[in-house]
Amino acid sequence: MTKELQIGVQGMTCAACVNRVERGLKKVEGVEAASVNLATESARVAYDPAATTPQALLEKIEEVGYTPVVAE
Ligand code: 9UX
Repeated sequence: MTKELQIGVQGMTCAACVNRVERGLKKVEGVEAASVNLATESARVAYDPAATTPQALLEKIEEVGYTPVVAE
C-alpha cells in the first residue's frame, strides 16, 4: 500500500536546497518517491505507511535544514 503526502517546505532558495530535501526524504525507510518543488515550496512524498510515518518525514526535512509546514 502506498500513501501520498503533500508537505510545505520553507527555507529553500536554490536547486541544491531542493536536492538536499529530495535526497533526504528518499533515504527514509519506506519512502518510495519524493518530489520537491521550489516554486511552490512543497514536497510530495509517496510512502509505505507500514514502514514510515508523516512525522518521520517532517523530522527528516528538519534534519536536512528546512522547515516543514503541514497545511492541507
Ligand atoms: Mo545554496 Mo540552497 O547554499 O541553501 S543549497 S542556497
